[in-house]
Parts: sequence; C-alpha cells; structure tokens
Amino acid sequence: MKLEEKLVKLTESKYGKKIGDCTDAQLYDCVLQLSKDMMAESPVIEGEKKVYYISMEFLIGKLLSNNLINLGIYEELNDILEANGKALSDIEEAEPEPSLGNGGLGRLAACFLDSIATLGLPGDGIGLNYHFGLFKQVFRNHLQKAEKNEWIEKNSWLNPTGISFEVSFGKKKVKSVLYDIDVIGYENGRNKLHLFDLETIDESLVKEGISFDKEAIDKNLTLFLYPDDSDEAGNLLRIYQEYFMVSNGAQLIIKELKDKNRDLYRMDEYVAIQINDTHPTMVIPELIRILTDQEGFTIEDAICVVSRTCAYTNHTILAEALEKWPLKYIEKVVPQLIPFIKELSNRVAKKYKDERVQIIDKDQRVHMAHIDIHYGYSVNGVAAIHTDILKETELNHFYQIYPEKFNNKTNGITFRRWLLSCNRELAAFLTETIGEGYKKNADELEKLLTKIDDQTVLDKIYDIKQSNKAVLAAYIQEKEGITLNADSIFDIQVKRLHEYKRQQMNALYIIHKYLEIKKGKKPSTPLTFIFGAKAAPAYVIAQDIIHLLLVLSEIINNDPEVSPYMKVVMVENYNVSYAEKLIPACDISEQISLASKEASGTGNMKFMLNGAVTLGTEDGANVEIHQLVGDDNIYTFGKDSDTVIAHYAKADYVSKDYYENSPVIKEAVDFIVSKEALAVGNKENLERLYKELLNKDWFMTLLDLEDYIATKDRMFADYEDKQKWKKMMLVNIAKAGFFSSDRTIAEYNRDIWKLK
Ligand code: 26V
Repeated sequence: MKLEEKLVKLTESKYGKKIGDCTDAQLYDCVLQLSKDMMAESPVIEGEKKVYYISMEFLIGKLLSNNLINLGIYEELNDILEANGKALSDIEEAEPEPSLGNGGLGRLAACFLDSIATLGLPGDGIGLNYHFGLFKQVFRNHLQKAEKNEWIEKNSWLNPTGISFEVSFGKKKVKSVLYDIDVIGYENGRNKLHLFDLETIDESLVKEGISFDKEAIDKNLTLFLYPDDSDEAGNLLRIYQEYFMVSNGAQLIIKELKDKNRDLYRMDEYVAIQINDTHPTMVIPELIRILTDQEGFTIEDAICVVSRTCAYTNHTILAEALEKWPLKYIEKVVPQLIPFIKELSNRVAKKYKDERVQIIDKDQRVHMAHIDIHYGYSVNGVAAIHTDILKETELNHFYQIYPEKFNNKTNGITFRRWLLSCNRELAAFLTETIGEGYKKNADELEKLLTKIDDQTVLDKIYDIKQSNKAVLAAYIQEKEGITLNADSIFDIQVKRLHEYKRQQMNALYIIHKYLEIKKGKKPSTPLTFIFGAKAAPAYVIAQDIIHLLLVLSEIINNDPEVSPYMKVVMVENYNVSYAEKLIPACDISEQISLASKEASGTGNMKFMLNGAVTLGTEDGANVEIHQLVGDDNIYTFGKDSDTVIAHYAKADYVSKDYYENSPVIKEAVDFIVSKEALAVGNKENLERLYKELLNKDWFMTLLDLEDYIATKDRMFADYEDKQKWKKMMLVNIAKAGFFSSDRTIAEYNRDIWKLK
C-alpha cells in the first residue's frame, strides 16, 4: 500500500476524518502509528555477539522526525501533508518530549543507539522508564521551579512486551514490566531500547511540584530521574533505582542467552555490556550473584566470565560526581549483594595494598568505579585530553596496574538528528554542493573545503544561518516574550548549569559589556546572549547563577539605552527540542569550562557541525576541534589543564587576588550586589553568589575572566569581516565529520565490543 493510502486509512479508522480535517494532535497520533507499523516490519539486527548499552539515562528527545528520516519517508510524508494543507513541523510540535536524561551523558547514549543500529550492529539499550523524567523547569520571580514532566500518552513509542522479572530488595520483592522502544538505523535494521518500569508504580504519589514520599519504594521507584540526592532517603532511592535497573538488565541478558541456547560459561563470546558511567556498576556483582546462586557457577568462574564481558566508560573526573556509596546504604537496599561486593573487595585487598585502589575504603564506602576497573576488561575516557588525565592523574594508580585496559573513545553525535533533522536547509544545500555521500560517511563533509573560495557557497551558508536565526527569534518571541534582532550576533551557551561550566563567567562578561554600553562604548553589531540550563534542585549556587542570569535579562532588556545593542535571554525548560532550534541559529558557541573539568562536551560538536564558531577553553573535545580546524577557525583562551591541575595540587588559587588586581573584574563582580541588581533580584541569592566568587570560586571563574573578555571582544570584532567569518563557518562544518557518532561506535566495536 502506498504511504498516502496508509495514512488516509489510519485517519479514517481512528478519527473518521480526512487528513486535512484532522487536528495536529490527531495527525501526530496517526503518523506515530504509521511509523511504528513500518518500524515493526524492519528486520531486527542479528549476530553472534550483541552489545548491551546499560545506562540510567537515555535522553532520546522527540522521536518522530528522526524515525521518519531513518525510515527514508520524511520527504514523502512532508509532501503528502502539505498537499492536504498540513505541515509536518506543526505535527512534530504535538509530540511530547520524554526527559529521560540530565544532559550530555544521556544524550550520548541516545546518539550511540542511533549509530549502533545505523552501522548494522546488534546492540540494545537497557534503562528505566521514568514516568516524569527529569523535572520540567519554569521560572517564577527570577528563580527556577521544578515541575513534573508528563510525557507518556495513551499512544506512545513505548511497546509493552509482556516480559516481567522479579527483583528482590532483601526480603521485599517487586515486579517489573518491560517496555521496548524500537531503534531504527538510518536506512538499516532495528535494535531496541529496553525500558524497565515498576508494576506497582503510583503516579498519584506526586503532590506538589516534584515532591513525593521517598520511602514508598514499591510505588515510587520509576517516577523520576535523579531524585534529590541531598538527603539519605534520596540517596537510598537512587540505589534502589540502580539495582532495579541492573537486576532486570542482568535477568534479560541471561534470558536472551538461554533463549538462544548459549553456553553461559562463554557469555563473553556472545555479549558485551557497556557500563555508562558508574551508575550501572552493580550489574557486575549482580551477574556474579546470579551465576553462582542460580546457575551453579563457582565464584571463580563467575568472576572470570563477568570480567571478560563488562566494559566501563568514565564520563567525569569531578570528585563529587564519582559514586562512593556507604556500604550500609547498599546493605539496606540489597543485602544479597553484600557478600559478593565484599568478596570482590577482599580479592583486591589481598593483591594490592595501596589504599587508593581499594573497593571498600577505610570509611566503609564502596567506590563504584573501582569495581568497574578491577572487574571489567576496558576503561575508556570520552575525549583525548580526558583519557590522558585519567591515565596520568585521576586513575594513574589503576593505569599502573592495568595499562592495557585503558583506551580513549572521543564522543560523537548522530548527524541524522543534529544536521539532517534539525537543519534541513543546510543539509539540503550540502547535498546539492558535495553530494549525498556525507550522510553515510561523515568524513565526506571535507569535500566542502574545495569550495572555500566559492562566493556562492559562502554566501549561501551565511544566508541559511540568517534564516535560522529569524526562525529562532520568532520562536523565542512566542515562547519567552522577548523580541530579538535576527541581525544581531547570536552567542549561545546551553548545557546543564554547573559552576565548572562557568555560566557565571559569561554573566560577568555580559555585565562588563552592559557597563561599557552605559558609558557610551557601543558594539558595531548588536549582541544577543542566549542561555539554556537546568540546575539540580538541591544545588544552591547553581540556582543563584540562574537567578543572576534572569535578573540581568530583566535589567538589560528593559533599559532603552542598552537594549538596542544587546539582549539577554534565558530560555525556559531547555531540552533536546529546544536545542534543535537553538543550535542551527548560533553564531558563537560558548564552551568555556575550566580546563580539565569538562570530560568531552558534545554540544560543542553540534554547534560546529551547524556552522557556529567556538569560543572555548582547551578542555574536553574542544582540544580536538582546535586541532581539526586550526588556530584560524576557533577562539581559545584561558589557562590550560596542567596549570589548573597544578593550582588544585598546590591549593594556591586565591580569587580575591584577581578581584583586587583588576579594576575590570572588580567592577563586574561588584555589580552582582549593586543597587541596580538588588532592585530587581533577591539579596540572599545575589549576596551568596558574590561571596562565593570572592571567597571560594572553586572553579576559578576569575582566573580566566580577563582573557575571556579580550578573546570575546576580538571575536565580535572579527564578525564584522563577513568574508572571514563565512570561511570560518565553512571550515567548521567541513571538519565536523570526525565527530559523527558513527565513527565513535565503529571504534567502540573495533577496540572493545568486537561484534562480528
Ligand atoms: C554529575 C554530578 C552528580 C552530582 C554532583 C555534581 C555532578 C557533576 C557532574 C556530573 C556528571 C556526571 C557524568 C556526566 O554527565 N558527564 C558528561 O558526559 C558527557 C558524555 O560523555 C560529556 O560530554 C560531558 O563532558 C560530561 O560532563
């Protein structure tokens, strides 16, 4: 049956209407069904060996447009809808966005699933089906408030499977239900994302905002992602969630092996388990427990085969983000794992005396990463500099023991979503200019370099950017009620709010610029500063930084002397869908983390691919972007990671010195508690942030501020040279091919998974 006939049949049977008479929501429902039916017909990818990517987060975003592209029917459907007076872009708006991730780590997992399927590799995701996901952010009185994000509708991408497992928390038993989401490769077969849910989940437990009874495990387990971890009940719930996921995951993996009559003693020949950060680490002792308790393995055999099956990815060196659970907590949640964790720990203690490599430390805390490193066969970082820091500093004592386990896998992004889907105009122009090949082989983007002196190509890339900026300006007008000048420079920083990412440094630049304009020094081209960021509800300083940004936005946008020259927007509830609108419209990509702290970053890659120029520190994947585009096509600044690491080692960074020695820094920092700021903002929030910057500034904002101001000013001046800017845009697009997650996944497979 032809596509149009299928759709007509669906709208008739579901709603008794013709295509043109349906609402957008009804059409979304029908197109969802149509896509699901087509995906179900696509062959499941099979092979000798399969990878399970196990992760507490899969930030998949809306799926409709991506799935239509991968099914190869986007254009045709677009035309059918248009012929009936409908727009696919409106229908896409009707899809709710699942928020099953915090940020980069979760989004990476989603990009990886797309690439695994696209490369035709057998590989499934294992995660949790959070009913309200990560919170929805709203702003009230210049402060972030958290609300639940309802995304599961009667018809959704979730397919019930009928599969259910029992999970024991000591004597308490709960049952799971498994939902699958089909993951369709680009013009290729199908894998699955397995999302486990609690059979007895009770949504009515959530009363006000995102608060709920944290003790009622049999009702609350899969309500939210990352519940508040500031108290013991929050921490325990997190451990309950982690164990629920890995126990279900382990049972599913063993079931699939048995269904295929595989010999469990040779599990490693059929399965690779990629552990996404330490959150799923308990899968190691859990598998060992199941193999010994239920499958008759000796502990020796169980440890041996599990260690050859599990591989670990590290995504951060931040000490506060490395999981170290009190043994007591784990004992409370899963007493049955304790003998196994102790056994693994004792074996290490017997062999190595160094306190730094122990699994259970002197304070009876379990270092989850240490389980992964001792009892996994691969340890990888996510960008070259990050892996080097792991080897040389953070995990050096492990690198000494197991040099052969360490390897780097620089992150990547799926070009299907982050170019073909979010920037259709640019993708079409690239196809016209360099052919179709880049869609399957991202390195072919380099062909664009032959057009560096082709004025038509340069002009067109610039024009597409201008048109994307106009689209974004209209969207922001509608959503945020702020009028933007589409001819201004769009400078964008979107990512989770964290002090190490230094949104506060960007805010200080904005204050500096505002004061300059007040003194009569006006920028040649108006400036638009756009932020998007959610902050963990319990992270006080992060809330204060959001407050400052909202206060600055209010002051600046309403100052008639200044607002023609600069505007500041903090968009509400930044998520994947918002990213898809912001990234194609960006001129300057802000990647300004304190060197050594951002493991990789992946937003940096998305912006580059869409023709933005990076303003960044030598951190994470920025270093590799710099190497690829060369000094002339990126703006770097700030102290390097060696200098920063030395400051920490010597504890000799004193922010007050920088404040006192620089009138420019002093003026900007003082503004935070000026009469003007306090007239709009809260004393408590602003004073706390001010004091933090002066007396602590753990992530060294003031260390790089002067260099940041100078480099950013130079960048704005260079924007005036349109020809130069257009060439920088072109080089950035042309060199982005390396950051395709297809490349990353091919490397994971070559070096770690070795699927046939
Ligand atoms: C977690 C936490 C938890 C509580 C306290 C503060 C804190 C700070 C950071 C984190 C991050 C955990 C791991 C993570 O999300 N890493 C990100 O992984 C991305 C994909 O590899 C990478 O691009 C980002 O640079 C890295 O931050």
